[in-house]
Amino acid sequence: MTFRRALVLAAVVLAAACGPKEKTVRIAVAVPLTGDMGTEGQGLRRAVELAVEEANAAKRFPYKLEAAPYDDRADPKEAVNVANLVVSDPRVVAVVGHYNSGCATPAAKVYARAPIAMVSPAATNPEVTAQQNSKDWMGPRMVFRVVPTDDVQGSYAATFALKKLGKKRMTILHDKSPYGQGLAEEFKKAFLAGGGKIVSEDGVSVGDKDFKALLTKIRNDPAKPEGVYFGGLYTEAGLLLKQMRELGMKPPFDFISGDGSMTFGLFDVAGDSADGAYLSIVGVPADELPSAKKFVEAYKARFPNDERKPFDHFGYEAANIIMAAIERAGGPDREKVIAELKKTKHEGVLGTTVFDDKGDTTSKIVTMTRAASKKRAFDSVR
Ligand code: ABU
Repeated sequence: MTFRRALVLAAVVLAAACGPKEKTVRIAVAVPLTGDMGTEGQGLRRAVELAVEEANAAKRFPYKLEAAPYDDRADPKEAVNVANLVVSDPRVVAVVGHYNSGCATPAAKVYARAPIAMVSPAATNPEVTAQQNSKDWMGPRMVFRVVPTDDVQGSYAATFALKKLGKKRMTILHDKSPYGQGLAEEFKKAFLAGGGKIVSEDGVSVGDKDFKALLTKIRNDPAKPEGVYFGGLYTEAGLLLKQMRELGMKPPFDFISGDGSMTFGLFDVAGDSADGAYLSIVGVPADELPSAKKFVEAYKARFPNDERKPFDHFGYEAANIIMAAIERAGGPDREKVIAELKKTKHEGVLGTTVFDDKGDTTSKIVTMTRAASKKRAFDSVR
């Protein structure tokens, strides 16, 4: 290469480095990416990435869209830190998140001050959205979610226990989190209203490993509970199941839990002790939704080595709902996107999504499933 050609090449490289960069717009994915719940957050991150990649491939926007992952570690304090990072990046137009209700509720307050929209694909505690209708809310109404709430899920599980399983006496356990305790209380309310009796109620701590003393107390309870309802996440649910089986507590002494326990990690913790457990999931599993067929295939093709998680289709939908709002807003303007999200009538993998005046989906579907460890599957129970 001559000296002159080398100079020209250097100038071109310098110009490219200093010239205007391609404009990028970001959708934040604020979920747990590490720790026990990291499995679920990584699934959601993949789902949002898929939605964004599809939009970029179709040249849906005159700029590049990015899914920007943030790890809240399923920790409410870290979720607030993450929310502050999100709002300080002017490229971020909206947030898909958070997974845990205990994270979504405080993080939403930070997003409200910005303001920037948050669409949760998984947090089911009613307070996540209800808080924004209080008179001291610090911004516009900007929290949305694509999943039904725990008042619906808890009451569905109670009716299932009473009517389908014929239970009259149940014990309640929960992990003392806003999600776990809230869900257990909704179960209790509906079970009592339906004529059932709650014979005992205890809280456990996330991270506890040994529940044998508590389970032995339940097994020997003279009030003779016919099963346990657990409000909490899959790690504690798996340990409870394993130790219940070791103590001889097997069906027809049933274990019933909710969508925080209904994921494949349950099999990793409990093995075949998970068999027969009843787990509800909000909405309908993606494999059973004709409207999610394309998503299921695209996810498999894009991430052939990764297990699709139970909330991934909700994450994909949340991202697509945000993108549709950006389009209607005429650009990535945070406040205009919030205004457009309120008007959502989205036809997608979940069917039709419309938000009510709390920001919640008007869909109130819950599915009961039963764990089958050999297939590593949750079979729907009709
Ligand atoms: N709804 C499942 C995720 C757990 C939560 O809402 O906190």
